[in-house]
Amino acid sequence: MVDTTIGRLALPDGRLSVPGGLPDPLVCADGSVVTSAEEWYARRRPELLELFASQMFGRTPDTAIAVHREVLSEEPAALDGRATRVEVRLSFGPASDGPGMTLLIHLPNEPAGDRAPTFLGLNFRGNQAAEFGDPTEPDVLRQRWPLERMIERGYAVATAWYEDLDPDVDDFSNGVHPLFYTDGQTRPGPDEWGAIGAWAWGLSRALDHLQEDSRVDPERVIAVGHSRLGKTAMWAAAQDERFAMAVSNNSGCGGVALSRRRHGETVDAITRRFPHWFCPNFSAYADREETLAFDQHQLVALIAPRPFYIASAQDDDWADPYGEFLGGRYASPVYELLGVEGLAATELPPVSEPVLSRIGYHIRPGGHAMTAYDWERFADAADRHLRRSR
Ligand code: GTR
Repeated sequence: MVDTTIGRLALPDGRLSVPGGLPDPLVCADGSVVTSAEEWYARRRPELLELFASQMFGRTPDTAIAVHREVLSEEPAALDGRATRVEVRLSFGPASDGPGMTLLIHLPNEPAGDRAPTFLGLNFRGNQAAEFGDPTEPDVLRQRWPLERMIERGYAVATAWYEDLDPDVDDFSNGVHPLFYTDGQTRPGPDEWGAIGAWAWGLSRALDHLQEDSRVDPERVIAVGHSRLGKTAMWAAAQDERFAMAVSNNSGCGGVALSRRRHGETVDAITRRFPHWFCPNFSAYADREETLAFDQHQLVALIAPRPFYIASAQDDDWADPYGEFLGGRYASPVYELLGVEGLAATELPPVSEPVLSRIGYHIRPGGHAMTAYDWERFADAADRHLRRSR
């Protein structure tokens, strides 16, 4: 591994604490330095994608699969007439009642005829909870999504329940994985996709659908997610360049936080508690983060040059807010190579002072959650970076 990053990128405040340094996003495995956008796309980007696929999230199958689509309902005057509410069932595989996902989509009714930029994200407790809240669950999960506000700000919002795609237990007999098994296979092999891979795949299938809906702007779909679903949004956008932007809300370890910092949740902790999120190969790096050929700033680099927004929370030490900031900061050289600005702050911004550069960042008071404040900042970042002239 080539360790040139610290010399080139050390923060002026000297707060950098990444034992052993970081692998440089612009240095290839053979030591050659990437100096042009062409080299980035032809060599280094594929190399990094391959590393994240084979060593962390597992490879996403590229087998084409039948998708059965059924519009379950359409309500043109939802949210006091301001939105059109649509439910669409996507079922995968040969059987029309196969595993799938139910997309709940709210589209702004004004301005009529416009194609709306769209936030697309998976939810934790079902579409009903995202829409109405879930009083039986603790705060983070009870939080309903601020649909009225996003509609008011001109965004469509599409969501689906993550457990529809994979039920989030260390059991691969259910969800979408079995659709891709070879004869006799019962779980993914060492470098095959885990749960995050399946959830990310689901986001891409949802995007396939949204791109065909004439009320959605196909070039302005934003992958968004909280926590494990923030890791998912990042992996989806890294692989699928049709996502115009991505948002990580408190994604922490395995998301935007640098693994080498070993602050809060570590590779050891996450692979013990949630081995099924990743491919089996990833657990080999528990307590050996320095042997990873990559770190999470390079997952951000795979999203470059598209806008990427990072939201941290002050009391969410488990997700390592400073490590999340550095994950964005150290992706900046790739953004700059591709001709755009990276993360414009060289030190952690003060609480509640968002930085809205192309890699954006904020840290707000409070704990692990995706709050109304966070959503407003996602829309601010999208307003700034995805606005198009009419
Ligand atoms: C935590 C886990 C984190 C994060 C979170 C969540 O328990 O340690 O990696 O993903 O769950 O998804 O809510």
